[in-house]
Amino acid sequence: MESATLVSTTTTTTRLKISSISVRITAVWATDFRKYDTIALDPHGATQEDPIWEIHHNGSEIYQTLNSDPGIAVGFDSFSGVDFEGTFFVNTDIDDDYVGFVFSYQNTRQFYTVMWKKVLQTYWEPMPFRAIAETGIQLKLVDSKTGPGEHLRNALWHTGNTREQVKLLWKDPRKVGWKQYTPYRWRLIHRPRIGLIRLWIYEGQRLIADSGNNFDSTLKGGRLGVFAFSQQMVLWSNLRYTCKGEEI
Ligand SMILES: [Ca+2]
Repeated sequence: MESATLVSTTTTTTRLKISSISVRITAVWATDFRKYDTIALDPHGATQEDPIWEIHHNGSEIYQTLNSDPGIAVGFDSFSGVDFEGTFFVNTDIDDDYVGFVFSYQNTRQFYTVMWKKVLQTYWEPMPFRAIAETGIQLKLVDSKTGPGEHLRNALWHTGNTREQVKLLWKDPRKVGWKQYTPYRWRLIHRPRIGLIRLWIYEGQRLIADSGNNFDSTLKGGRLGVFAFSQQMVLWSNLRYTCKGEEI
C-alpha cells in the first residue's frame, strides 16, 4: 500500500513471530478527505445534478449536500486485503434514497458498493430500462461494460442483477430503511485472496445487520470511498482502514 498520502496514524502494531519466520505488520489509518477524488457516475445525464462534496474539519468528515445523480468520493490508497469501517449520518428528514460506500474501487467501471435505500421506489427514468430500488442494505459488484452513464445509473438503482453492469451479491432480508439523524457504523472485511466479503452494520452498540460470508473473486482489491445516489445532506466520518496484506 502506498503510504505517501496517508496523513494520520491512529495505531500501529508490528509483531515479529520468529518461530514461524513470519512478519506481520498491521497499521490502522484514519482517512483524510482532503486527499480524495470525486467521481460522477452519470456525468452527462440531466436527470439530477452531480454530487457536491464538502470537506469539513480539516478532512476528517465529508458531506454530500445535493439530491444528486450517483457519485463517489474515493481515496488514493489501494489495498488487497482490508478491514474498512466508518460512520454515516443523514442530516435531514428530507428524502429517502441511497447512502453507502465503495471498496475495491479499481476504476469508474469496476468496484464493490454497499448501498442502503430508505424506501422502495421505481426509478423515475424508465430508460434505458426500468429499475426498482428495494428498501434495505445491498452489496453489489459493479463490473460495467459502459462505465458512467444512464445504463450504470439505472443498474445501481436497481436491487437485482443487470447484465454487463451490476451483480447483486447480498441484500438484507429484513428490508429495513435507514433513519434520518441517526449515526450508523459499518465494518467490512474483504479478503480478495479467497474472495471473502462480510459486512456488519451497527446502530449505536446494537448490531442491526450481518451479511454473513459472501464470496466473489471478480475484483482483487483497490481503493476505498463513500457513495451517494439521490440523497442529500449525508455526512461520513471516522473512516478507518486496516491493511491486511495476505492474511486471512
Ligand atoms: Ca432523492
